[in-house]
Amino acid sequence: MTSQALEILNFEQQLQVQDDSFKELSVLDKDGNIIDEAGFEAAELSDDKLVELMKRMIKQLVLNERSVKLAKQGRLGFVAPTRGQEASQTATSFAFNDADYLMPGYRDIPQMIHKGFPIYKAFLWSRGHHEGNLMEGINTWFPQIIIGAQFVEAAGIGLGMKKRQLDACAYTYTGDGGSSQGDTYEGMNIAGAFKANAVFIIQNNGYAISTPRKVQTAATHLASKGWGAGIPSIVVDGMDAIACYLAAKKAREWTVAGNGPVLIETMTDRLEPHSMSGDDPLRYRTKESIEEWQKLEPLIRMRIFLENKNLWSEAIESEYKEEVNAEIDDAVKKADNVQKQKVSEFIETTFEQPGFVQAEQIEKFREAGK
Ligand SMILES: Cc1ncc(C[n+]2csc(CCOP(=O)(O)OP(=O)(O)O)c2C)c(N)n1
Repeated sequence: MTSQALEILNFEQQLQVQDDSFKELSVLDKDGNIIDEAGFEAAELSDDKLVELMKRMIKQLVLNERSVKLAKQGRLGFVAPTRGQEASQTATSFAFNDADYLMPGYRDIPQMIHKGFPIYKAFLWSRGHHEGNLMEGINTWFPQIIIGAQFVEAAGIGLGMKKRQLDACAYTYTGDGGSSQGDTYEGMNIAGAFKANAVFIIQNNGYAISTPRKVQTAATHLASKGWGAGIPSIVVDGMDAIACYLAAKKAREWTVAGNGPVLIETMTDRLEPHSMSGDDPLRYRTKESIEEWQKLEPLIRMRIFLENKNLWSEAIESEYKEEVNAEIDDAVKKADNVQKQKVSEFIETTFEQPGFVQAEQIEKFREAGK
């Protein structure tokens, strides 16, 4: 005899149901084969768009290589490497329009660049120069360092867009560690309650600095956290650029149509240190685990896929890399030529109206010529 009461009280089964509820969206396998034709069709990626997406991912790769080197030379300040997250970052952001508003975390510089934020300004931001916070007409906020805070901000912007009936949404990124922050829940909850135009992306790269995902949350799928806010939530292969694009495109369509927010969890890996400020991944993970993820790198499968379609080649890639490197050379020069910031200027630009303490500090530093 079945008992509803006993079924409800079957905690073990409930854990299993949670586990089984999230299938991973995947379109392109690790060998560059389309494994879901209908999914690929739904992405509506023309050949031109596929090449553009590939170029953006290569740009992210080169920008990362150069930024890591510049950081080692002491020529940049804060740098969070992005190697391995090209699909999770660039391919998701490729689904959004200029009118959409990006709320990035500190690792999400590539998405800002793709929106039109100049590279030299990203370098200035890294150096803590206030000019790195001037967006000048580009719909992005500066990278949030307070993890999770951008989810609350995205909810507010998305609500404003909804009220103004704009054909636009806010989209925002945090990490697996960020998904354990209160702000992340609060942002998703308020956005869900008011059906704000927002897409929330949790990049699950397995570690919050050195803390493994399993240690900081019992949730097997971070997407389940969106269910608590009553919003559609999905898990995506974060190494599959087509799947990441498709997920973001469908989420954007859903939210812009007035249905409320969507949460996307991308399963990915950051193949390099958390930041260039002294992190050593081999103190908390094995070389073998990094090598396993390296085999899944988004660019490997995209290269094979596009080469099989005669859309990409080694020659095209190296020519494009040269172009990006030249753009970065210019950006370094431009950033170096920006007048050094005085401490007083830095404090002056922190608030629109400096408070009493700041006003005092500004005065003190000015008097000292700093
Ligand atoms: C509110 C807050 N607490 C702590 C920190 C320090 N901190 C910086 S990054 C980080 C881990 C974030 O991990 P995750 O969200 O997984 O992002 P990832 O860097 O892996 O992309 C922490 C705890 C912070 N920046 N903000």
